[in-house]
Amino acid sequence: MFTDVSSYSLPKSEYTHRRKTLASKLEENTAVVLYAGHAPVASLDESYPFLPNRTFFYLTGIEQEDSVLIMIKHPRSNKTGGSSVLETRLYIHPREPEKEKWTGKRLAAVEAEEISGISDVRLLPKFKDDLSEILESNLKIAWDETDHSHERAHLEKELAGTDRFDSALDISGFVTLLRMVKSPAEIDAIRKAIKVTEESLEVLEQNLRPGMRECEALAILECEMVKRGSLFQSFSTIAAGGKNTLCLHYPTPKALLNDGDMLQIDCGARAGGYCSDISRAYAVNGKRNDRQQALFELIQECKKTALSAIHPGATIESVNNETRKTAAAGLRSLGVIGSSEADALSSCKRYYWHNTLHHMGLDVHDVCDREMVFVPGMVFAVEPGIYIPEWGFGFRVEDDVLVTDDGSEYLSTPQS
Ligand SMILES: [Mn+2]
Repeated sequence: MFTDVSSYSLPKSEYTHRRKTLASKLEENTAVVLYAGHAPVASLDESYPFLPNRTFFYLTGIEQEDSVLIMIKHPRSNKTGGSSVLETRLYIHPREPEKEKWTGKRLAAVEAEEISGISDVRLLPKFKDDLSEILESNLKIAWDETDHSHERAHLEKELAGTDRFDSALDISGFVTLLRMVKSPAEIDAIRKAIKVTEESLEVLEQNLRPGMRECEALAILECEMVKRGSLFQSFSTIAAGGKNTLCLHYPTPKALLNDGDMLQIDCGARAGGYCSDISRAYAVNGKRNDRQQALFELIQECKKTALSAIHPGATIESVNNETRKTAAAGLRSLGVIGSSEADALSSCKRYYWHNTLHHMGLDVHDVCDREMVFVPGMVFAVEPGIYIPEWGFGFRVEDDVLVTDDGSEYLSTPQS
């Protein structure tokens, strides 16, 4: 029995709640227009995989190309019992049996409603007229300025040079603040994604042996994650052996894994759209040599420091600073940084290349305000990494962590 996330999704109440929260921040007489977007062309008739615009997905749960969300906040009136009214519409492609022979089944209106909780589902051919009506009205336009789709570019063009353009509201900052703090349903989705990743890593660990190639290790992981229903991963899986571990996002995993090498894995399955992000450092022959063990232990020390530095009130910078101190002290006692080097912390930068942690959610490096102090419900991937060119290898060990009321807890099971 293994974890299956193929039909895992968040409840529609989650999306309804998010839209209400966003609407509560809007002025009356505002129309929010958000586009799902379209898969970019890779070459000729080949496209890249489709990932919906995250703001659109966050508010709808819909993953179908070209869909559009419109939310209109109407003013209070006697008719509405003194409260403002939120009108929410979702536009989707009509069913087209001929096209669906190629592309697979499109959502029926009732299915789109079941996912999103939006009862007013309209067909896309109607969108043009409906949008014109909004543009002719006196509604203030709100949109996502981080959306670079050609649909939004088109809308921008239509409004360019008008007061409507100048008064248009960018909601991306507000949605970022919402996305930074995860609800119980989001944390559940992340836990599911982690479970898939961990089960897949376990299969790799059981099968890892000298003589294998990096891409074979990668293929085992991909196979296991896909088997469990995670068809698109959080990012391209990294499998780097030996000296290739000195390249953080190593793109060409073709080398042989030799007896005595370390293998760096960095991967993450998705569940319900949510990411996981886990890095493991394995000895290819199953046993770390002295140097490998020493570095592994130092990174574990850094993890401990990071964990105790993550709590409500902390910041990305404070966790980074604390963790680098541990790394610097460790590198000095390993003799990597000479005792004559006065400033161990700045010398440490030669070996500690990247940040210790990043927000994780719908995006693997999730949207955030980097200065914002931590509050319960934030989720981070914590990945201290030390890379020692003089030793010919380096690695990171990465786990996913939830900020709790009084500190933090692992969502993943740390490597031992
Ligand atoms: Mn990461």
